[in-house]
Amino acid sequence: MKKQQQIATILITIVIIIGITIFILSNNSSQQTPINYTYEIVKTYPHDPEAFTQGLEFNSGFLFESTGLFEESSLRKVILETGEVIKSKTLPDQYFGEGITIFNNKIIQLTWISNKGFVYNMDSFEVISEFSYPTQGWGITNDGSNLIMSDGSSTLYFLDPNTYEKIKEVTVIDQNPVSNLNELEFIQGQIYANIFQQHKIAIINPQSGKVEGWVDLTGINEETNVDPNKVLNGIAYDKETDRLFITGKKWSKLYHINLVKLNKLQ
Ligand SMILES: [Ca+2]
Repeated sequence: MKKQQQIATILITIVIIIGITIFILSNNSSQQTPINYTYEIVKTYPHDPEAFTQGLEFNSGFLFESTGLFEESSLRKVILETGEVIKSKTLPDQYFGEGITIFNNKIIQLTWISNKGFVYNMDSFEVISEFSYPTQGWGITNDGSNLIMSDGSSTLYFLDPNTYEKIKEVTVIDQNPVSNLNELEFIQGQIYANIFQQHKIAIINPQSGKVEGWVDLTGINEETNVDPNKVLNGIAYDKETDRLFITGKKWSKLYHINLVKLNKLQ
């Protein structure tokens, strides 16, 4: 009987130790620090130095770009290799163009402070419809089911792609809320977001809002040093060939980059 009690005690102890270990491991994983990345340039392409880039997406072999500034905003279809604009639509002077995304062959474009979005036929650039939202409009992307937009805060808004009604919000956090989320791109289950006026892209978990990675693009383009308005802004992804493109406002170049992991222990 005494031996049975000893065995029972040992078994209980083992179970408790396993339980504590699982608890510690799961707790650690939830507090895991983001992976830090630098970059390597795979190829450099020309980019219109007059394009105040606010939205960028790659679809069906072409770049689609939205440019901002009052009286200068536009929607463009661009040949990647040459930077040539092969289709363009100018916005009315009072609108400041912002992010774009393509969903079901429609281009959805935000405007900055007009609380209005435009929906275009992807081929003809004809305006199909308009919609409104209560916040500023900064970046927009989609996950195949929902539109996801930023407004310069730390909040990402998930919108129904048919009604443009808000479904939910997620706060982006890396210990503290991460604000100034700008141009967006949904890449392999994560949301990539430019941070306005920084050389950084946050890689975000769409469910939790947690930043799972940081890309430091310091030094990729020196034009920012000459004109502080020429900031990093524009992420596009070609899922067919797994190519990641980035550019900036009035940058003369657009880059195909690979991410290079920095953290030694991850
Ligand atoms: Ca984008």
